[in-house]
Amino acid sequence: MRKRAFLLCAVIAAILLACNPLRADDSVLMISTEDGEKGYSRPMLAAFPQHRLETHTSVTDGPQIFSGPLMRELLADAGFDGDSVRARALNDYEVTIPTSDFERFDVIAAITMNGEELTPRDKGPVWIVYPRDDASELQDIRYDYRWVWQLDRLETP
Ligand SMILES: Nc1nc2c(c(=O)[nH]1)N[C@H]1C(S)=C(S)[C@@H](COP(=O)(O)O)O[C@H]1N2
Ligand SMILES: [Mo]
Repeated sequence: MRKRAFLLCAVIAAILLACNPLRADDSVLMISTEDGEKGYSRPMLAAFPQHRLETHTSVTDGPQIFSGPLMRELLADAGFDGDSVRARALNDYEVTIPTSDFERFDVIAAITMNGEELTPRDKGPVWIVYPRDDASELQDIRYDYRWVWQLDRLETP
């Protein structure tokens, strides 16, 4: 009987593991290129040089302080070198962004806002944030829709 109970526990544990919504490697962001894909966990994103950016957004009151890796450094790390990138979010929102944005502006993959980790409830785990206050060009709806919140995948369009 003991053996049976153990087996039952093992089966239940295996099912729970298989159903775990967190991917096995805890990655919150996948970046895929022609050569394959790389998953980034929160600690991996936090290990990049953190760029601090203070800006108004189209969805918050007053300026907010964001930090996270620069988009150009993140994409370079993954070996992504296309002219445009498809950004996809947890809520199935998708938009194509010209990668020249990330050369021209210090756009970040924000993982914190006002010092707090961004969570999926709160536009996280990753939010593409533009230095909106630095250039009037960025204060435009064409850029607003590139501020993908709940970002979970970057890929070739
Ligand atoms: N994940 C996700 N990001 C998104 C969107 C969305 O629906 N889902 N909407 C985009 C659009 S169209 C705009 S204008 C800005 C602000 O959207 P909001 O006002 O719906 O928050 O976020 C962009 N990022
Ligand atoms: Mo929008």
